[in-house]
Amino acid sequence: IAADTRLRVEAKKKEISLEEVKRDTQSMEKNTGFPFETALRKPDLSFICEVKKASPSKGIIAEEFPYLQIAKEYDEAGADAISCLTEPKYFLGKDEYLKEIAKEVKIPVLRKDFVVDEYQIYEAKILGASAVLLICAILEEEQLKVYLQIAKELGLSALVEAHDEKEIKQAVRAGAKIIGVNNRNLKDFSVNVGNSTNLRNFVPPEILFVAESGIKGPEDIAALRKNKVDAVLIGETMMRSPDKAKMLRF
Ligand code: IGP
Repeated sequence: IAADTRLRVEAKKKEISLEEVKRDTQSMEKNTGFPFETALRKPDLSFICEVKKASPSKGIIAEEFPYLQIAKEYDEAGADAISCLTEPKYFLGKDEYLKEIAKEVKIPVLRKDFVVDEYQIYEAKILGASAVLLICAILEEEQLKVYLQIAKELGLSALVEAHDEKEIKQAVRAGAKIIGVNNRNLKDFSVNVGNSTNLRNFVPPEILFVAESGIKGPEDIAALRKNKVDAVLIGETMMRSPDKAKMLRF
């Protein structure tokens, strides 16, 4: 996915250069309040709900995909933030989904793309995102640091994704303020919700801790709450739930 993302970004650069996207962000409001991070900094568990048509592990999740309506339902149901997939090949995402959603909802939106180039961070800002995803497994530590700095300068938060203790340490050293532990093993797609609870204590308390993937319902949420997770990121289960508000009451 990272390799395909690189190709996609190179093609985009030919249409609109890096210099142009940088210039476009300069005239934009900075949003120094970091709304995504602020939304997750509350005493009780926060919910990040994902708008996603498909995934490599599950295939098509939503044949019909009224993304704006779904995002509005999340917002009205009391979600704290929205995660929106823009990766086109494996997740059937689109930049337009994010752009329209960010315009329509009051809550902050995370751009769920595989960031491999600074270009995508500027682009996220232009599309109206409040946060980007930085995945430790596909970035060198130095690159991670640079990308965190670029995001910060743009007033964007970064959700730094880790899978194990080693990656958590990298994320902490790089200065991450929000760390997400993915319960899905990216090599074989197996899911273990215990992964995030097992790794909870490797993340210092001042850094926000997000449990990502494979969260199915009340039992998972209760266990994560008990382990002092700050936020949950729920995709497929939210997408398939006819009553979004009910999920958010757990
Ligand atoms: C959501 P789930 O199992 O609730 O649908 O997972 C989210 O965590 C998942 O989409 C995800 C993801 C990613 C997607 C986690 N990390 C990185 C794309 C890229």
